[in-house]
Amino acid sequence: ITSSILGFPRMGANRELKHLTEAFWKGTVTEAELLSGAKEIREKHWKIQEAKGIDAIPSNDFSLYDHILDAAVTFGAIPPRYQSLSGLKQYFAMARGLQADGVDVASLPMSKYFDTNYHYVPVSLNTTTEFKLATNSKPVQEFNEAKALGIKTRPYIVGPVSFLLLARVSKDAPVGFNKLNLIDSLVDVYAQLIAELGANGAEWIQLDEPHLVVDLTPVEQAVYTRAYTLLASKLKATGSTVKLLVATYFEGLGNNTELAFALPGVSAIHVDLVRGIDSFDGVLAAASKSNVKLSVGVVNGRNVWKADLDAAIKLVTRAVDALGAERVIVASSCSLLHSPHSLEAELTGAKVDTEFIDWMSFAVQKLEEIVVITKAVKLGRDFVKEALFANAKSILARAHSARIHNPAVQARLKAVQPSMLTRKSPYPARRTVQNKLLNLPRYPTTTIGSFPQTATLRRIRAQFKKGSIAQDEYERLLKEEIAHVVKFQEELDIDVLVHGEAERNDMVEYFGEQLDGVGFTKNGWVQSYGSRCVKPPVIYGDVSRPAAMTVAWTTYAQSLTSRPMKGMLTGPLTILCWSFVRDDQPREFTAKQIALAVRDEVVDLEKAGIKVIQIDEPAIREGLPLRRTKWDSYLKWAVDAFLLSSTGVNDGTQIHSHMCYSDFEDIMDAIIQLDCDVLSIESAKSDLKLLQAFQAREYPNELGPGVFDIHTQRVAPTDEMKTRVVEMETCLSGDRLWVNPDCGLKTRAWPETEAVLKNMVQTAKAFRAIAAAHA
Ligand code: THG
Ligand code: ZN
Repeated sequence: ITSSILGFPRMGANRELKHLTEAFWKGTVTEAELLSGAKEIREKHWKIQEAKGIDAIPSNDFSLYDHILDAAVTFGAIPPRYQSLSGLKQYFAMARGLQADGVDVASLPMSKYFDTNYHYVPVSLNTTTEFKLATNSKPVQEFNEAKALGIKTRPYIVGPVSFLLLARVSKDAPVGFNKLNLIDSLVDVYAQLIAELGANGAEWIQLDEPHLVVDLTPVEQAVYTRAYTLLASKLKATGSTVKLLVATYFEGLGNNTELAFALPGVSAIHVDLVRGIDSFDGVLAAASKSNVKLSVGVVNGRNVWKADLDAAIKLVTRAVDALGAERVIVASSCSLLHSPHSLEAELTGAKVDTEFIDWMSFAVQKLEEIVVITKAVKLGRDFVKEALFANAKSILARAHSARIHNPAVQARLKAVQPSMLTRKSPYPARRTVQNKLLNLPRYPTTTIGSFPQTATLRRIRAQFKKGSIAQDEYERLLKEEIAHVVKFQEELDIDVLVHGEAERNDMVEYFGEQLDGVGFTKNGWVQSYGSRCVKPPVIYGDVSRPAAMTVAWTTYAQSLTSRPMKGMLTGPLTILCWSFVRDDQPREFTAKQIALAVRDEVVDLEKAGIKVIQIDEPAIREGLPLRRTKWDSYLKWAVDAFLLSSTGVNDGTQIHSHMCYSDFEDIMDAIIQLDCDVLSIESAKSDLKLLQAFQAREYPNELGPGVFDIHTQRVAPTDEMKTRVVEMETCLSGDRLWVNPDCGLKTRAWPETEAVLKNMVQTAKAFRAIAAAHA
């Protein structure tokens, strides 16, 4: 029995990698400094794992931006527009675009990695794609780098089938192009790489095939068999003796169990027992009939709670009983990429909450847990009895802590009535009342909520947090900013205003910090994409709202204008999806507790005279389970949670929501059931497909499909926005359309914001004039 992890977080204890890459992009760090800094980080991380006693330590799990993009480079899948570039310039051009030195190329788009908050850069494939193994490729380099330190690693790379399934088809690909047809030529380069790693001394390779946990079509299942049959025969032909571990995670193997264990040439399968425990019996049965090793993911790589070592030991023991100790590997459920680096940082500085910290385990601590579990099974529990005792004590302390149980919240949740899940009147009646109260023109204009977050604003917030600015000075400075934002919008003649969110860092962090039952960390950063990280709140107990969270800022903003000021809230599903969530009750209950807190805020805003309230749910799609059989039950409670948060108001209060980052076609029915009066969606970049989906369902309420893309500093000209509106009107009736950006403006600078919003208002006015002429 051995221990392993599937990957380690790469940012570094203090996000050294983020600072290095960002400095390199700014030009204050040279390429040589970036590369040697990155090498140091890798070295540190390998040594931590070695010191903790992990047997199978991964390499090539590190990345300067994204490991899926790395695989594209390793296998030469470079889209034509980047082919004139090379090295890091080419790599970062694909990741972030490049506008310099006479080059002007856009980046590759990003996608969410399954149901995580990690974004990968999908490879773009076409008939012209020709795979070619890079010379001295990154997996080989990093294997040798570790070898030079005396550490024999298990190189990681995304598996060939998941590589194709994660990829996008290039926009210029001919109709009928099927990316799965590339499998044979792709397997060819995989075989070359694996043989080369073997020649350099690698004994095992980890191939991630997370798609083995989703609903595969018969064609996709056949591609799996074909790919691994071909790979096995090619490796055999080269005389390679490298063993392959196929890693699956985020769900159980379910109906793909037989398929996975029948893959030729595979010497070990990794399964996620945190999320895939339902499949464990089937997995053990299939494994016993084969001679593959089984890697059991018993330490959660996606949450921050201490593992229950007793429970984990029991699971591992079941595997050992069925297969023999020789054939069992103890592992993290998935890569630790999704965990913060180490708890150590939480123990330093002021206000250390030792009780809360004692409940948690970050990546470094998870290594220790895996090793303890392995030793307990291998050498006996006595051998690690102190560690087991301390763990049991922490687990018990958390379960019984007064901080996690709030009887009032539990009672309130139990008392929720169906009447709390619907508005007082159906939408058409609400619309009449709202039209009278708000008196908005046709094609009303608004923004999604945030305005540019300048360096000055960030500094003010940071100084306030540190205590170097006093409360009243802080409030004065922010009020000044709000006044500026309000005046700015009035001058542009926008109809429904926002206060600009100057007081917020990350929206989820902002609300998390104000809710009871939610803790936060000092340094619990997790990579979201490239150099960008998030610091998820930790929902540890029953959630409630001790005091109003946004009312003061919003009413101050409203006091400055006679136009409607929109209250801005984050919805319960997004707070849930972007936090670390307690694992001692169903997510549904936690979502509904948050919903009740948001509901109170909505009602308080209404009481304070706010007539328009937006409840953002960008992550509603992200929470969708990976298996379709689980969709209905998620969507039912997800819709109920949103309704619980949004329906406490009178008919005259206009409820908005905003969604972005995903394809909504899958969840159209649920979106309709949310019954918001106005929904704004990110669709300025996508084609008409999304709007046609709304048209097909005869979306009954008002919609703001975003007339320009906020993710670029380019100022969209008025004509382009007008074309967008004309397109929208082919799908949706003009009297239900709002004119707005496709997302918040916090990442933009002021000058481009002013220019682009001017064009937006002009666009709305042009359509109003046309409507008036035809009235
Ligand atoms: N908040 C959270 N999760 C998210 C988003 C979000 N996931 C999806 C999407 N939005 C990801 N986008 C981003 C965009 C920017 C940043 C992080 C995720 C970002 N982070 C700062 C950084 O890394 O420098 C964090 C600095 C800080 O907060 O002080 O810029 O909006 N939860
Ligand atoms: Zn958005």
